[in-house]
Parts: sequence; C-alpha cells; structure tokens
Amino acid sequence: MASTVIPSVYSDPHFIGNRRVITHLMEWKYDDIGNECERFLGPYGYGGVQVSPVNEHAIMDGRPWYERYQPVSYVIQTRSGNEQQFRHMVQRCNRAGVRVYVDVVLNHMTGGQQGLGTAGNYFNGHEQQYPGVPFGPEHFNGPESCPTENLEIIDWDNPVQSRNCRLFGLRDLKQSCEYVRRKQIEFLNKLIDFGVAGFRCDASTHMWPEDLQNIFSRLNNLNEEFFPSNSRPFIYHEIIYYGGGGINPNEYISLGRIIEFRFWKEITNVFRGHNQLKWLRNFGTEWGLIDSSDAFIMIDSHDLRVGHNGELGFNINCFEPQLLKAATAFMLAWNYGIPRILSSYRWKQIVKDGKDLNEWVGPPTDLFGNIISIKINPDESWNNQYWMCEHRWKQIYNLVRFKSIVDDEPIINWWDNGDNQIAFSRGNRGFIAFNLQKTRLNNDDNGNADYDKNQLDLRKRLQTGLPAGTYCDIISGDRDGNKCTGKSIIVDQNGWANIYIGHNELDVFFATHLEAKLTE
Ligand code: LM2
Ligand code: CA
Repeated sequence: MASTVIPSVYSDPHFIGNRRVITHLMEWKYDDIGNECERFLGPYGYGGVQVSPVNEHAIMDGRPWYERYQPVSYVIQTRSGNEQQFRHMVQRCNRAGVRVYVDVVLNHMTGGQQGLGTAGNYFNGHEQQYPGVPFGPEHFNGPESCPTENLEIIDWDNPVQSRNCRLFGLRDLKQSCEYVRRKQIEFLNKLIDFGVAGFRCDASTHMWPEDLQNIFSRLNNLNEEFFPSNSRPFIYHEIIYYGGGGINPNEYISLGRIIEFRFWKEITNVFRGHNQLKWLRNFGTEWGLIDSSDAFIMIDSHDLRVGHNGELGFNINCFEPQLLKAATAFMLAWNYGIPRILSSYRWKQIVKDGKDLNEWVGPPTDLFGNIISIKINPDESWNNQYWMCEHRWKQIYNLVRFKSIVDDEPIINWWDNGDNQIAFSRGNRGFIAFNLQKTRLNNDDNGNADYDKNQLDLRKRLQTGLPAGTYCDIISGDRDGNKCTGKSIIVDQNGWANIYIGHNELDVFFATHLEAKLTE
C-alpha cells in the first residue's frame, strides 16, 4: 500500500517558511528571473522557480522551444544566459527566499541531424558524436540493447523498448555505462554547488529506475550556504500515466515526486464540464491518484499548452484565461501535492484539424534572435504582447498566498448543490466556493432550454469555518487597508455567511482567508 512507503529522500522541495507553490518561467533569461525573484516571486510568496533546460542544446531552424530538449553538451549556455548569469540568478533567488529547480534532460541527446549547439560545439546525431561532452557511439543504446528494427520506441508499454530505444528519434544515452553516469553526475553536482534546490527530470519513463537511483545517490548534498546540512535535492519526474498497464509510476516513487497526470486530466475534465464538480469531494487517492506526499501537480505545462500530451481543445491554456484561472484555483485550494504554475510567452495559435500549426513557436526575440526581456511598467503591467506572466495574474497569486495561509489545514465544511456548485473550508483559515453551473449548461446539449436562470447563480448561506468578521473576496478584488475593493462577506459568530457568485460573473469562484479579514 502506498501509505506504507517511506517518502523518498528526494521529495522535499526545501521551500522556505510556508511557501508552497512553484512557477515555471518558461524560456525566461536568467537576469530577468533574478529580477523577478527579488521584485515579485519573493514578495508574493512563491516557493520556487523552474527554469527551462540550462545546458547546451541544438540550434534548430526557426528556433522552436523544443530545441532545448535536444542536448549537445553539459556546458551551461543557452539563449537564457551563460554559467555566470545562471549562478548569479541562483544566488539572488535563494536570497529572496525562492528556490531554483532545473529541467534536466538526461535520457537523450539530439535527433539525427548535425550542426552547432548553443555553446558553439559541433555535433552529429546521425553518427552519435558529441565532442562537447565528449560522447561517442559507444555511449548510446543501439541494436544490442534496443530490440526494434529502426531503434525507435514502438510499444510504449514495453519497458525494454521504452528505456533502450529512441524517443522521437532522439539519440538514447546508455545510462548503465559508468562514463555516461559520471558525466551526468558532474553536471548535476555543478548545478547543486551553485545552489539549486533540485531538478525536473525529463522523460523519466524512458530511463531505468536503477540507473537513476545510481546517479541520484552520488549527487552532492545541497549547498550549505543556502540549505541546512544533509539536504538532498528535490527531484520530480515526468511520467505520463493514466492507470492500467504500461510503466507504473510506483517504480519511481523512491526517486522523488511524480508529476501526476491523472490529477491534471481529472481536473481539466471537470472544469471543461465533462464531469460534475460535486464529485471532487473525495478527490485524491480515492480516485486512484498517488499519495499527496509523492505528487507534483499542474493544470498547464510547456507541453500541454500546445497540445503535446493531452489534446488541444481539452487542455486548458492561456487562451482561455477564465477557465485556466478557475482550474488553477482548485489546484491551489485543494490539499494535494506540490503545484506548479506555467508562466508562458505569447504565440499566435493557429488551430487546424485539432492541431496548433504554431505549436513549435519559441520565445519572443528581437531581430538578432535574442530573447526579449520582461519589462515591468510603473503600474505593474508588463509587455504582455510578449509574455503572458500567468504567475502575475491576481486570481493566481492571491491563491498562492491563500495556500501559504491555509498551510496543511484539512478540507472541511464541504458543500455542493448536487451538481456544479461547491464550497469548502481549509480548517478555520480559508474558504473557497466555485460556481460552474453555467459552464456545465453551456456544454450540456441535452436540451435544458427552460432551465431557470436564477438557479445558475450560487446564492447560499454556508459554513465558512472562519472566525466572525468581515472578509474580502481575494478574487473579485482584494483587501486594501481596512476596506474591500471587490466583494465581501460577513461571517457570523458561528461561522456562517451569505455567499454569492452570479452566473454571469467573470470569475466563477470566491475565496477568502484570515489575512483578508477587516479589523473591527
Ligand atoms: C519531455 N518529457 O518527457 C518533454 O516534456 C517534451 O517537451 C520533450 O519533447 C520530450 N520529453 C523529449 O525531451 C519535446 C517536444 C518534441 C520534440 C522534442 C525534442 O515535445 O516535439 O521533438 O522536445 O526537441 C522534436 C520534433 C519531432 C522530432 C524530434 C527529433 O517535434 O518531430 O522527431 O524533435 O528530431 C522526429
Ligand atoms: Ca532511454
């Protein structure tokens, strides 16, 4: 049983204080991330930042975002910056109370092409030559270890194929080889010594758990300048699993946390109106998900946003901001796993036959191909023609704070209307309600045309669990000194309050917590 498993030594994110949430500043430059740690992530209570792969990768035509998933060497140099800049960023973020996690691609190098990497190293994928490391053909899986004719993964549920054959033609490293392990350990230890708190492990399904175990066990403890002694790196694994056969995430549980794709899928399904909100009452292990203490969760990601994994039109991304905020709100309010918010750049989505023709488009650049910096204006707006900055959306950062405030308090006072309105408290520290009744009806084609519009509103006296007082809604507004800029509720001596979420409101949820309470 999962609950008897000892939590992995790699499952602690090393957040400072009661910080609880990670954001992925996809493709951001290190100087910009350093600034953002100091001026926003630190002050607004984010626990950590995930950075896109930092090591040298193939330069591809048109500079797609996914070129960063084609390593050429372990030299730290990309369009996000060089080693000095990375190192400086890590120090600044740690000092601002924000941990840094690096996306590491250990499974493979490039596809079959040849060319130059971002640090100027030549490579030849066809011949499996990577002099920048150096790696040669003997360091890759081939016919002796991969049983398929063309060395590609064909049966994804077959462990030998999945681990020893090529993922989309990407040259597959032989991690059973001591030399390969040593090169990867050197790279990871360098990052650790710079002060990172851990890693997102790309394509974990395609690597043998025993190879990863060997590599991780030889990693340094985290840098004592920033972490308590004997701290182990935090590691979270990409393992796409929806139940049934195939490679089971349990194989990786001793190696860190698992990115729980079932969490993403079930929540997306509900918020898209394909399942009723009321069922979420016991959402978690009772739905077959892994233990909360082993889980890492998300609503959107660098892949999902363009329909890599999942499906365009199902996946929720920045082009449906209200839906993204609502699903993210549930993720942040529920007591499960470690949440990550994708913060993306803008691209022109062109949907054709269920595919985004611009799925490849990389970060915004100037005429010379340099990534454009984030620019924050005096009124706190930013150059949003380039950067979406989901982590700066008020509904999202206010719930990042909510999560810190409610801490590990249990979910109590669950209420639902038997359909698509729900509410719950987090102990006596926070309260949230959702009204997706309208969304459901929008997607409901079974002809409820004469449905009473009033029934679409959530208008109900509910138990909030909160101490008596006046509380500001942190979604429609905020607390500003001793007044509310948006909605407010009055909680009586017994914790009850009138809650209202109109069916035509922009945000379909209401939330408040102890720090949004007005003084008497
Ligand atoms: C991942 N997790 O396990 C990342 O989340 C995902 O973004 C990576 O794929 C994948 N593993 C490999 O690191 C991305 C992208 C792919 C892209 C690869 C390599 O989603 O589309 O594949 O990076 O850049 C691209 C082409 C593909 C081609 C391949 C090899 O899209 O058509 O396959 O390069 O040249 C022939
Ligand atoms: Ca592999």
